[in-house]
Amino acid sequence: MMGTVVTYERHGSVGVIRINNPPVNALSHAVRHGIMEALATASTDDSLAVVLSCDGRTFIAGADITEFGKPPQAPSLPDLLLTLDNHPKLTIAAIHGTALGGGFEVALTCNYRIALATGKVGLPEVKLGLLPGAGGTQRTPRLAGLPAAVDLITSGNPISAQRAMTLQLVDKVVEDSLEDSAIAYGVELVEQSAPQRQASALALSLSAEDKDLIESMKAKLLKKTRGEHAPQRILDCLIAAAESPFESGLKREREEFMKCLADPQSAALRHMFFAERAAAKIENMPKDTKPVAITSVGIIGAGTMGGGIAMCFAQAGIAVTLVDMTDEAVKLGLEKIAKNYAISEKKGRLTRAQIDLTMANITTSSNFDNLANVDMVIEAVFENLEVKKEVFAKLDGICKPGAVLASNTSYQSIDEIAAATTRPESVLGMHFFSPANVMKLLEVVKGAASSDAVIATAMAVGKKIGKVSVLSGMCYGFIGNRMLKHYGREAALCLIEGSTPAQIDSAMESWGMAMGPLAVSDLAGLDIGYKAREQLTAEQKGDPASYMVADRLVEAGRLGQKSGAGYYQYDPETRERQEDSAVMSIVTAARQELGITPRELKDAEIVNRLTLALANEGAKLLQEGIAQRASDIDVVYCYGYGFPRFKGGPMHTIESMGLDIAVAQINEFHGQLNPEHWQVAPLLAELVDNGGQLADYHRE
Ligand code: 3H9
Repeated sequence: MMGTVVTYERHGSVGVIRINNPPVNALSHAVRHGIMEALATASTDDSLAVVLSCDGRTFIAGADITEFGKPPQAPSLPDLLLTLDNHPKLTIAAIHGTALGGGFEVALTCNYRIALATGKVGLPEVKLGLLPGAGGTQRTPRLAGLPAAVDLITSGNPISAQRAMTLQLVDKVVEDSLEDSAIAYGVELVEQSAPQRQASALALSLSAEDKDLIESMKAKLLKKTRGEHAPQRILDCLIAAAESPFESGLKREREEFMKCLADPQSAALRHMFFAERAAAKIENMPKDTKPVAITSVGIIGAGTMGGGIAMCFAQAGIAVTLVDMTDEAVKLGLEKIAKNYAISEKKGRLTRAQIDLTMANITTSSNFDNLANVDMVIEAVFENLEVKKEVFAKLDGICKPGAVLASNTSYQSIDEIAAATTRPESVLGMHFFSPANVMKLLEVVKGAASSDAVIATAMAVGKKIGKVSVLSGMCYGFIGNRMLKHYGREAALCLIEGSTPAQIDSAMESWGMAMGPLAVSDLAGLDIGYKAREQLTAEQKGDPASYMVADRLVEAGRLGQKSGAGYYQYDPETRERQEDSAVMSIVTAARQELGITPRELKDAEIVNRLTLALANEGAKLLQEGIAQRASDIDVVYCYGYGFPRFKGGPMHTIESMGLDIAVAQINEFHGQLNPEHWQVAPLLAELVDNGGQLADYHRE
């Protein structure tokens, strides 16, 4: 019996198999089963050709990711595609939307492919720590050649229908009426007695150049993807495609796919796929909450941050008014933006025409009155509460009613800023990460009075400008920086207890962090933390061992990369970091002053201390309701702080190691290290006691 997700009907001599499994026609068990039945019907009726087409917004967007990790249900996709490949009738895939992963593998197994001009195809499995496991690594190079297949499958990035046609992955592109065109194409092919072309039957060989390309890609990807396994396995499958018959290549692909599926890296990347999508959902928000349409935005502060934010909006086609105190400041800001775009042009990322179009969206002003009609204002002046309050009081008198008033503060109280206005419900935080035009994270910070509509607007506009937005409640440092304090503290303590900057950074980088903590401090500037500490009492500053070295470095004029030296010495040309004995002299003096006898620290201790310090604080702010869900914290860390996606963020890291093991380790640190730093988060203790999971935790 055929289910409703797949139907089969005749259009003259052509049979049409239609899939209707919203939202993205994923290849769930019901779909695979339905296609198998429809293929059986089509094989025995008097149809001459079969079109495979999809309802809704897209062609099949891949295997159903929710089914991975569950017991497999027949028919498997490879079995289904074996049947499709050997079908007695001529088969045609009709592609619209995005034919991705297993969906594109279905299309590649059909004899011919027709696509709408707006369609895209791709094999994004690598982004889930997987590889195309239903013939994609074997059919793609046979059709498009090895270099194109390497590019498509290791990048995971989709390509346009037109590009796919150039690569012979698609045979025909049409502007509209896809299904009718596909049926007509079927009739035409039958009339021409076109062969039942099977990608699996095409010959492929490995030239010396291909071999060199694959070897160099292996080395390049090993470095770029920092220990991700899937890209290496993909390249092995592509070599197998070229060196062995189709069936053996397919067998190798299956083996490598199963290794990927069982790999914790894939579990982490699949977690991140759903985490990103969950982050967009605001709990308890009334369904009828409507975001306000944002067509114009004012940005206050034309420095690095304000300029980066302006670029994000301008690129999304939103009119930007960039405001600063003086004409000189806005002129400099605009020049910096133009310089950034010139670099993008040089690297081939943007064309001059695209840049001109984007720059035309930015106007500048040194007069706040020009913000009277904008839909949203984002304040990006320096981190000083009094200054920010002044700015907001001024905006309150100028901006139209209903305008969203956002602060890009990293730490300050949104509630105090909102109290400087007569409309606190319109005020919230929109915390971008530097460089704002590059970093994907946006923390949307809800103040006590921020309205649902204002929150929904910030989340929606974040999506529009290409950010992954995460809602944070109000606390000092919000989600990301509040946790970072604990991570930074442990890095500093590891150093003073006996490690070196190079050991700490390379331990964290080998584990997967994009950059080690001390190298990050050098990049951000050590003077920032120094100035922040100057405002604090001794008690607020905490354990002197956690900041003494940083203070001494700043006092010695070592502010980080900008002064050519910090925890490291930097090559003025390449900016490459080098270890510096002067730093170790400062560390040694600090150890002596604090009476610390240095000891040897293992890399594993460094990694454990830094990651557990993050996750323990994460659990605290989850229980306080600052983060809506554990996976939101993971999104913050992977998109804002260079945490490796293939580890799935700090909360997924401890969930996958076992919360009981994580808690036992924290307790061990409590016994060995400063006990004040290692109080197990009550939520973690509770979950271990009840056998609960962070992933299922919802605050009552
Ligand atoms: C694969 O195919 C392996 C094979 O090679 C081998 C097998 C043997 N499964 O992203 P959106 C959900 S691996 C299950 O917001 P958009 C998604 O969670 C797969 N669910 O929409 C969301 O749910 P909710 C290779 C899926 O328009 C809803 O659909 N394929 C899947 O911004 C809407 O999604 C991929 O990696 C799925 N495959 O973007 C493609 N896909 O509403 C993954 C989506 O509850 N998908 N959902 O939050 C995408 O890249 C985007 O979803 C797409 C649409 C571009 C298609």
